[in-house]
Amino acid sequence: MDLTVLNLTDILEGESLVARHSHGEGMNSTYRLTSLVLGGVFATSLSFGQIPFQNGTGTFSQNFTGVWNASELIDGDFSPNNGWAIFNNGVTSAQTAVFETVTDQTLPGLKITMVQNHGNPGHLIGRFRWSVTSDDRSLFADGLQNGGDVTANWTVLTPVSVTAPAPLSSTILGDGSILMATSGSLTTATYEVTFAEALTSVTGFRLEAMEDPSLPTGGPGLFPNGNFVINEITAEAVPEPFTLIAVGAGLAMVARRRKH
Ligand SMILES: [Ca+2]
Ligand SMILES: [Ca+2]
Ligand SMILES: [Ca+2]
Repeated sequence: MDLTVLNLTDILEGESLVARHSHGEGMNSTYRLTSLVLGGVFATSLSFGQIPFQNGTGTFSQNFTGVWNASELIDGDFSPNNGWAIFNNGVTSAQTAVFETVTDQTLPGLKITMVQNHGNPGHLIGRFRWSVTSDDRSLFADGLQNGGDVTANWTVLTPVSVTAPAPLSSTILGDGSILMATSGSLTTATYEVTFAEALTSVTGFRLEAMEDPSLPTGGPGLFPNGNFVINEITAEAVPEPFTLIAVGAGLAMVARRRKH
């Protein structure tokens, strides 16, 4: 997104101001801007809606002590026993899950939230990487939970930040993957991963669960057998830093105009 396509409408709703951003092709997003005046400085936060997903697909999904399908990453169910896991007959290895966006997404920046709520402590992913594609949706994500079609023209996204609760720590590796480590025991954790690349026409996402020698059994999870449970993935557009500054300036102008 750049400033020229952001039209701020002069509508103040309580503490919020609604802006509409046209993507062309009849698609519009409504962003809600919440403004605060702090010591004369305009601080602005933008919240965008969650991106709807469909057709969760996996190279492998655990079917042991329950069903742990890749499709459960995006089914809207955050409960502890609803999620994707990859323990396969005693072995844990690199696996991939993909899913489609319901509509093409233009994203100035992106925040992905990875919720890991499983009750058996420490079922957390240890190394992973996110990618996006603009391929036609018919060309990937066939909905299979085992041996699913995860092949597409993927663009690896390198994060700008990763947040996870202590005592977890994260390292962003040169291939765009994120390696987690922990200095203590942890039951559950939500990771937030932020990307600052402007993306257009995004039709799909890929999550790679990757191995690493630092992880138990080489990973991909932090659980002693290398497994993990990711209960739900949510994603939303976030503004790039330049846009935040521009929006802040726009709000300041609106506020000035209202004084007259
Ligand atoms: Ca779920
Ligand atoms: Ca393993
Ligand atoms: Ca598909």
